[in-house]
Order: sequence, then C-alpha cells, then structure tokens
Amino acid sequence: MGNWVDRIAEPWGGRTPYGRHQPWPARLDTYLAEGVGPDDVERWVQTASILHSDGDAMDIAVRDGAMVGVRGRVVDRVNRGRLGPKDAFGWQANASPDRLTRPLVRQGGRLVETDWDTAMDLVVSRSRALLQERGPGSIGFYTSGQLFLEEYYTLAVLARAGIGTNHLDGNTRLCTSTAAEALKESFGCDGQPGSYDDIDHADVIALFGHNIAETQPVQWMRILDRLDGSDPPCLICVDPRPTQVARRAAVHLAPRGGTNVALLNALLHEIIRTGRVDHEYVEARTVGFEELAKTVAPCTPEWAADICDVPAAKIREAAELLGTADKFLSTALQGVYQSHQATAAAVQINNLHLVRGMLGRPGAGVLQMNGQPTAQNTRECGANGDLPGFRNWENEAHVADLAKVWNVDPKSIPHYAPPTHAMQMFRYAEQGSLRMLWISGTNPAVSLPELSRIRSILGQERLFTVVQDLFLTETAQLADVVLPGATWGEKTGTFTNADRTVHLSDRAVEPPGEAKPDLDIFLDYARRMDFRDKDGGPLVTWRDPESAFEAWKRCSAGRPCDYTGLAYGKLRGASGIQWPCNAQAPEGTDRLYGDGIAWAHPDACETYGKDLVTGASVSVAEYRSLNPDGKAVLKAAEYLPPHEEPGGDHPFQLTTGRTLYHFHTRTKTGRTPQLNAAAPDVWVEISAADAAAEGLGEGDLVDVTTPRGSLRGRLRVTGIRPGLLFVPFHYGYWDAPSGCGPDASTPGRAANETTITDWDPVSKQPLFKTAAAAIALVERADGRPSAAPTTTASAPVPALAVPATEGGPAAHVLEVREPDADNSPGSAR
Ligand SMILES: Nc1nc2c(c(=O)[nH]1)N[C@H]1C(S)=C(S)[C@@H](COP(=O)(O)OP(=O)(O)OC[C@H]3O[C@@H](n4cnc5c(=O)[nH]c(N)nc54)[C@H](O)[C@@H]3O)O[C@H]1N2
Ligand SMILES: Nc1nc2c(c(=O)[nH]1)N[C@H]1C(S)=C(S)[C@@H](COP(=O)(O)OP(=O)(O)OC[C@H]3O[C@@H](n4cnc5c(=O)[nH]c(N)nc54)[C@H](O)[C@@H]3O)O[C@H]1N2
Ligand SMILES: [Mo]
Repeated sequence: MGNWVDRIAEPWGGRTPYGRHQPWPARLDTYLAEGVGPDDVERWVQTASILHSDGDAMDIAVRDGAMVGVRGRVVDRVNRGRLGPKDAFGWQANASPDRLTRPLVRQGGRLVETDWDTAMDLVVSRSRALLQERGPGSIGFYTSGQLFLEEYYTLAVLARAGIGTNHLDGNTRLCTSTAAEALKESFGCDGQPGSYDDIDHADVIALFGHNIAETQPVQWMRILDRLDGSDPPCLICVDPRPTQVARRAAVHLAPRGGTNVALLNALLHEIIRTGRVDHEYVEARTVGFEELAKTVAPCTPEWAADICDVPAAKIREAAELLGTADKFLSTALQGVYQSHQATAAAVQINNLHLVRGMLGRPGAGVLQMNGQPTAQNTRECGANGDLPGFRNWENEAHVADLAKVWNVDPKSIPHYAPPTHAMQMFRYAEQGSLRMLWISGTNPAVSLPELSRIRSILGQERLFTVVQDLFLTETAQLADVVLPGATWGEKTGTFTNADRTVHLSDRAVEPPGEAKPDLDIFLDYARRMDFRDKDGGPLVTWRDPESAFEAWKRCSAGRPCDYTGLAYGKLRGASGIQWPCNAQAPEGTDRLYGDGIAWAHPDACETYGKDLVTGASVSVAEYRSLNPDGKAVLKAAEYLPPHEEPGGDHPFQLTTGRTLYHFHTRTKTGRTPQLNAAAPDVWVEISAADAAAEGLGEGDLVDVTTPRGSLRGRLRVTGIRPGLLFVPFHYGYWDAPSGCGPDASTPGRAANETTITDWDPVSKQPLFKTAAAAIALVERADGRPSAAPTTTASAPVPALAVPATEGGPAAHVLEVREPDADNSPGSAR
C-alpha cells in the first residue's frame, strides 16, 4: 500500500506535514526496475547516496548479481526513508555499456587497452624517474569529493609521506573549500557546527545562495513538510533566481551577482542598530566585536540596496526576522562560495549567528554546506589542501603528532608552505614545474574554469597525466594512462555528509571487467613504489577497506573529527552516526559548540587565519594576542565589487550552476534515462524584460560570449533577475550533438568555456558565479522550446506554453507513509 508518484514531474513527492519540535515522520520510497517486484529482490545492501552531500541512506536491491532498484532507509536520521530523484534513478548508470573495463595507455597518440601490470609499471616508472630527476614537487595529485574515506586517507598518506609532495588537493577546492575556510576563520577549525535536525526546531531558516530544493531535495522535503505543518518556519532566500526556495520564502532577496558581502553587512548593521545583539554571548564566547561593529556601521540598508539592487525595506524585513527569531538556522552554498568575496561573505553568515548567540542548540545553527557526497572526508583525511585530522601545518606539534601516527620523520611530511591548492597545481603544470598529475574521480576538462586553457595544460607532451575514472571522460581522453575505477555499489567504504553523519556503503555487485576499487589502485601503487616508514616497515599497513578505516581512526583520535567510537559493525544495519564519536560521545555528537569554541585555542586550532580581503596569513603571534583563550573570532570584511563587471561589449552578468536532474558533468545522470530525458541539453536562462529588449524569445538559439570563449544554447525565459543570465554547467561533450564541441566549427555547450581563471583570495575557490557576457542570436526557435525543466528554477514565465516536465510510468516511485515494517535493521544484509 502506498502511492505511486512520478518523481520527475513531482520531484519532492507527497507531503508528511509535522509541527515544530516534533520528529520528522518517515516515508519509505522504493524504486524497482521495470518488471522487478519486491519478491524478486534477493538481497538489500546498505549504502547512502553518492550524488550530493545530503547522505540519503538507502538500500540497493540485488537480483542475479545485478542492481535492480533502491529504497530509502527508514531507520536513518538523515532521510527517514526518502529518496530524491537522483537517488531513485541514478544507480542505473553503473551498468552502462560504455564503462571502462580495462586500463588504457597512450601509444602512437592513441589510447589502447592494456593489462594492469603494464599500466601500473608505466605509472611507477614515471614516478620514480621524476622523483630522481626533479624531486617530489614534480608530482601532483588532484582528487575528488566522490571517493570513500578509506581511499582519501590512503592517498593522503602515500602522497604526503610516501612521495613527499605538497601538491595534493581535491575538486573540493571548487566546491567546499570556502565552507572549510569560513569555519576555520570563525571557529579556528573545520567542522560543521549545525545539524539537519535544526530544521525541525528553527522558526526562521535563511538560505544564502543555496538552491536546496534542487541540490539537496530530501532536506527540502523536510522544509516543505514543516511549511505544511503547525507553527511553520519563515524562510529567507537570497538568490537572484526564482528557485523553488524563493517561491516559498517569506522574504526573497534577489541581489546582483557577487554582492553578498554588502547585503550581509547591512543585515549585521541592522541587527546591531536595533539592539538585537546577545552581548552576554558575545562577551563570553567571541573576540572582535568592536571591529565588526565599526566595519558595518556605515552599511545601512539604503547603502546595500544601491549595491545589491534590492529594496532597502526588504533588507530590513530580513534583518527583523533574523533579529527577532527564537532560533534560526542558516545555510550557505555556491551562490556564496563561488564568488570573489566567498570567504568574507560566508564568515559574515557565521557572524550573524555569533552576535545573536544562535549556535549549538536545537534550531540555532549554521550549516556551511558541502556539495559533494564525500567532500567532508577529502577535507578531514587531508586529501585537500590540509593535513589529516584538521592538523595545523604551521604548528610543529601537530606535524610531529601526525609523523608519530605514520611512524615517519616529521621532516618527511612537507609543511614548509601551505599545501598547494588545485588552481596553483594547474598553474605549476602550465609553467612546467609539475610533470605528473594523477587525477582521480573528477573531470576537470569540463568542471574547471576556462576550458580552452585546461585542455591545453592537460594535452601537453611534457605532462604525464593519469586519469582514474569510470568512463572515457573529456579528461580521460587527454590522459597518458587511464585506470578503470569501480564505484559506489561495487566497493565498500564509508563517507560523511554535510552534517557530519558517517554512513557505511557496502559492495552490492561486482565491478565490470577488470575495473578496481580506487582503494585497491592506491594500495597497489603504494606497494609497487615500496613506500617505507622510518623503521623500514611498510608505510601503508592496511590492505582492505575495514583495516584502512581502523588506520584512519588512529589518525583521527583526539582531533575534532574523532572517529574512534565508530566501527563498520556499528554502522551496519543502523542509522548513520555524526562525528565526533568517541568514548565521551559513543552515540556521536549532534551539534558542535554547544559549550564553547574548543578548537579555536592557539594550540589546538587548524589555522591562525587569514585576512578576509587580501588572503594574507595571520601569524601565530598575532593569533595568540588576538585570541589567547580560544574563542570564536568575529571577522569583519568590507565589500569589494566583483572583478569583472558587465558593461560595454558584455552587458550581462553570467552565472552558472545546477539543475535538479543532473549531477555535475553528467557521467552518471546523463546515462540515466529518466534523468537525462528531463533535461537533455544545455539552455540559457534570461529574464522576460531582457528577452523583450533584445528581441529574443523562448527557444531561440544563442551564443553566450565572455572574454574567455563562447557557448551555444537555447533560451529559457524565466523570472530570473534582469541583467543576469544563467547556464547549467553540466553539459560537456561526450554525448553532445554532432558538430558541437570544443574543436568543432560551432561553439561548445560547456559553461566553463566562458568562466574566468580567478579565485577567492582566502579559500582559493574559483569564481563560477560572476562573469560579464554578451548574447547573440544564432537561429530562431521556430516554436521549439529549450530543454530546460519546468519544475525547477528554470520554470518558464507563466505566459509561455511550454510542455511540463514529466517522467511517465518509468519514473513512478512507490511512497509509503507511516511504514509499519521498519525496513532497515536486519533486512539489509
Ligand atoms: N541536482 C544536483 N544536486 C547537487 C549537485 C548537482 O550537480 N546536481 N551537486 C552537488 C554539489 S557538488 C554542490 S557544490 C551543491 C551546490 O548546490 P547549490 O549551491 O545549491 O547549487 P548552485 O546551482 O551551484 O548555486 C546555488 C544558487 O546560487 C545562486 N547564485 C548565483 N550567484 C549568486 C550570488 O551572487 N549571490 C547569491 N546569494 N546567490 C547566487 C544561483 O542562482 C543558484 O540558484 O549541490 C550538490 N547537489
Ligand atoms: N561553471 C561551473 N563550474 C563548476 C561548478 C559550477 O557551479 N559552475 N561547480 C563546481 C563544483 S561545486 C564541483 S563539486 C565540480 C564538480 O566537478 P567534477 O568533479 O569534475 O564533476 P563530476 O562529473 O562529478 O566528475 C567526477 C568524475 O569522477 C568519476 N567517478 C565517479 N565515481 C567514481 C569512483 O568511485 N571512482 C573513480 N575513480 N571515479 C569516479 C565520474 O565518472 C566523473 O568523471 O564542478 C565545479 N565546476
Ligand atoms: Mo560541489
């Protein structure tokens, strides 16, 4: 019994309303492939979603050694049984006929199949030669936010202590480096303060540049359920597009792109002016209030209204809600993080909470969101620009402690400079000091800015490129060696979502052909390189996922991300558990900073911080004198205009981002029939006023051009703020219509043909959200609308008759409310 819902047409499914301070009711979502009934399922195998950072817990249905469906896990704290559209349908991509099944090596200019020994010998001999001739700084690793914890930890050990290179970063640089940096600047250390449970308790929820309806659809279901229940929260939405969040908001602010700091400073100004500061909290828990108050003193709503182009009255309204809220929750994501003052803006969101004393209690929390499913693990394992366990590279005691865990000499762990960030690694490759780049689980030939530059860097003869992926991506096509990875569902490991919930993901089926789990590939490399510890024993002592997890636990002990109380056995069958989980908190920790900002102490902190405007490092002496007792730091920042402003030949602002139905460069969702059909090709969002002024309409084919390059797509006329264009960044070239491509005669369709090589000075996160662009008609629509979905932020203005986005029977998901049979303990293997 239950309802069959077309989850392409109704992405969030049916409502289960609930009141404030009540538990979120369960709803069991199940999707089985056509022709498969519940009785045909031989096994249900426990996992969580790998297509966003929400960590939706689910079970994979297995029959005859193949995946045949999924269902949500009712027992789990994150989703209570629900699935988003990508969760429900995305698993089908695993079985795509074009998966890589054997390693490839470049011979005579072409990639040809080979065996593992040949491919790995090539990688090892090149590594050895480079180490000898040019030293460890000639080798770099660029990894992901989509592998498993065990894999990142192994990679971090072999790169930092084995090779001894400082050049190891993740695509988390493009994704959550600002989240991490903002937490470090305010609280001295990475670590998400809030919990998803705060949604149940808040009376005001503010979303800054975060289209949660499309990018974490299950938590949006939770907000929708609260909006339909008693004592619903008021939403504040800061986004220049009419997202579903904006449509449900009590206050929607649609600022000019790149002006978040001005808006946030005005909100802080109003909160201080109207006497809503919790002075007791500020006094007890923070430093820096006077400086902050001074910086925002001139930032009146009228001043910000001018910069942001939003009515001053609406800024006041938002400030009033935040100033009078009983408990408020804020979230931030790419509309904040991918701009020129990314960290400065994200820190002002933390400041809103600190000045109001809204932290560490149910409903009062900050979620500096992650995007990728396992980005949290990249960060905590030190496979990004940090040392493992949030250790401070500038603190000799932290490095010595890490060296002890690894049984190596502290000098053999590079810490002469901050770990190299990805944008710098690509610069080193461009300039020639980096000669080998090992790319795992990311597709930079579509996802990095200014693609013509990236293609020329990766295509260089002198750069030896290893690509470890599931498919022959745009990036893999430029590689010297391609290693076929096994992925989610085909390997075992753990990963941690945006609210610190750790989930176990078990192997359900065998990988295709000779594809191998990333862990096995890294372990094989470590073995072949014969990395040793200081006593001559093997540096990497583990051999499978569980022993890797146990090794990581030792590295995490006593650190904020303490995993010592977790074990595979404890996670199997049960709900995910939030770190820190240790002897003091054996069931995990719902919120950080309920009683003090413990990790900001000079001896404990992950960083001494940076200047928010220039990115210049604060010295240990400065930090000690500013913050001797380890309190939260209220850091102020003046607003600076975006680096590239519209005008002249490029009159529009251009922003890029996501749609509900696709994940990134579509290697998985583009191979999922229901998802691909919902959004099969790129489009360009434009406001009705701009379309009319340019004499353009729905479906017209246009070229969008910036100083870097052009892309071609059909127009969708929406309620986006006038002056702004939006393009989804999902569409690369592997399934592009013929004749469309980076090297073809017509412009490409990838958003990053147009984006700029530039980054936030503090977090080094690139600027995908602000550029200046021109638009030119190529061909009239002739009645044909764009491929943009109608259910989302890309919904057409009401006057247009565009067919509604639907999935039909193939997209029917079974939803059971009040599921009586708890599906989880015991029934998953
Ligand atoms: N469906 C889907 N879900 C995903 C992903 C996916 O690819 N597809 N990817 C995952 C990952 S890795 C990430 S990082 C997250 C990203 O999740 P989000 O950050 O929610 O997604 P984006 O579309 O990148 O950007 C969010 C919003 O920022 C707004 N924006 C643009 N410029 C500005 C600005 O100057 N100020 C403000 N306030 N807002 C602005 C855009 O209009 C957009 O609606 O999603 C995760 N979930
Ligand atoms: N213009 C613009 N550009 C953006 C953004 C934007 O908003 N606008 N957002 C940025 C953000 S936030 C992000 S996170 C990045 C995402 O950018 P990418 O990480 O480059 O995008 P994905 O398509 O997720 O690439 C992941 C790759 O890993 C492979 N893969 C998946 N699972 C596994 C596995 O288990 N093992 C191995 N070895 N490979 C695997 C997939 O096939 C895919 O090729 O894009 C960034 N780029
Ligand atoms: Mo991301």
